[in-house]
Amino acid sequence: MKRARPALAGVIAGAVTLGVAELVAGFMVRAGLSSGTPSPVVAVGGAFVDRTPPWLKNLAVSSFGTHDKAALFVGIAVVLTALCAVLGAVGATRHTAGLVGFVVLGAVGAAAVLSRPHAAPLDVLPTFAGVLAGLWALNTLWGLNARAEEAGSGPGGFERRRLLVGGAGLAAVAATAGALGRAVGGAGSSAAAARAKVAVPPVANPVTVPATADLKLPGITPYVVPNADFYRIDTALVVPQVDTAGWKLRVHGLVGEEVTITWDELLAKPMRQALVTLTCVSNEVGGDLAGNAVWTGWPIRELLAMARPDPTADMVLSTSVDGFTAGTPLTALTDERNALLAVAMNGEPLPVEHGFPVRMVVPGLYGYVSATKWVVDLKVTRFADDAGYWTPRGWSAKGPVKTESRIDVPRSGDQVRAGRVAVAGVAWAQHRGIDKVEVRIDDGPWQPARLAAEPTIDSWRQWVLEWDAPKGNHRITVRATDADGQVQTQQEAPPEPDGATGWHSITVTVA
Ligand SMILES: Nc1nc2c(c(=O)[nH]1)N[C@H]1C(S)=C(S)[C@@H](COP(=O)(O)O)O[C@H]1N2
Ligand SMILES: [Mo]
Repeated sequence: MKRARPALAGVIAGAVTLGVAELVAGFMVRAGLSSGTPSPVVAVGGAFVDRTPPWLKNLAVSSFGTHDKAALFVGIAVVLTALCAVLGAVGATRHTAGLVGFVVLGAVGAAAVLSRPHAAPLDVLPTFAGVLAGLWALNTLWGLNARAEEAGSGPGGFERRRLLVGGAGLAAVAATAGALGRAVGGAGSSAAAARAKVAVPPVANPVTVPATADLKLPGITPYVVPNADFYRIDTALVVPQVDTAGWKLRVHGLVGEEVTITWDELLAKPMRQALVTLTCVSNEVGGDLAGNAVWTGWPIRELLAMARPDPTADMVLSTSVDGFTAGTPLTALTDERNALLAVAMNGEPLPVEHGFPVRMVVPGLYGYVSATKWVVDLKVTRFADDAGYWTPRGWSAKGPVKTESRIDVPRSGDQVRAGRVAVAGVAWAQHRGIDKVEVRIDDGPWQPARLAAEPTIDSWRQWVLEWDAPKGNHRITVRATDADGQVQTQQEAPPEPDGATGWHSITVTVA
């Protein structure tokens, strides 16, 4: 028990450090004094994400799915709590060792802050203030504890009460400072305010989705996925807050002329609309990391034409405000396909978590090599000279979408009634198109599914098979054929390095 109270003192001092740091960081963000990551916790988390070895990242995603970010923060909290407890306990008898340990932790936080994109020296101010407050809290609690121990009085003893009040008080201060800092910093509100003022620009070619593209079957994914239901994947622990007022996109590298456009200049360009299905390379066979939306934007080829890419260039490295990068084949951005600098999604300004104010959307390529959100920089370069974020982390430099199909309804494990059962889902082969979807019951013959209309080859296609379901347990398998005649391969492959393959198969009980 002798060590328990100093250990707790260490944990409280750690909380005071982070609470004060969040408070100062919040005010800096609100006052526009930081373009980097002034919060040490967020910076450590971000630095950790960028350095996570692929096996650990895959483990995290397979265990926590899209909650991997929350899991990371919980992990950081557990590790920090343990470290602070140890420092608090050690420091009770060896003060200097405890205090130095605390300063070292602070230095790690400051180093993380300085390593983040757009960091400025001033960004370490919150960490510095937090560590000072934490050291003071630690010293105070150690002092109170020593006196309580000397006094050795009963449970109602005056010194013990002082220790209790001191500890609880500081814990409350930490929590309040942290909460206040998050609130002041807006944790999401600064871009929301800018977004509320954006009027979606008119387009020359408004997309109308034909009713025949959506089978409207219960349980099937809607042809156009509402923004609120659209999958979200990115490395950002905290959603980047970008204001339209300061937004700029710079085109440079192997170009005849560097070009920079502002938000107002972009909005004045002739905008187009396009239906495009985005898919994530991490999607497992049968997974839901894919979505279709109507995007409004300016074709990237027109911006690139202004910059005049060098004939030796074959890649465009796009960078987001938070340092994510994607390497896209230059041809995919200059050919006739609808590669857009998108400003709107399903008729609304881009949702903040989907890249507000501007993102890239490129038909036919996985998101990790093309769909940069919060985009601020395009470098015209070569695959031989540059690589996107995921390439050194074990994923292919090029990521064309593979032909896939998925059963949405019934769900695997469902009980269904014997008789007519609609087996339905989606199939995709962006920028090639889907020509055929076939369904197999158990080891029976492949039966052609009925296809919904395909307004564009850049989006997925719904399909349905009316199945006369006999009683018993059955396995249902689906496969698609793209417009190049390629049949979706049965060969099973994991998502890494360039997209999962295999056939989606479910089992149902017919009663
Ligand atoms: N800035 C940024 N853009 C990004 C990413 C990212 O981590 N950071 N991830 C990419 C990946 S892997 C995918 S699949 C798509 C997902 O876009 P969504 O979240 O709008 O569905 O965004 C892409 N754009
Ligand atoms: Mo992705």
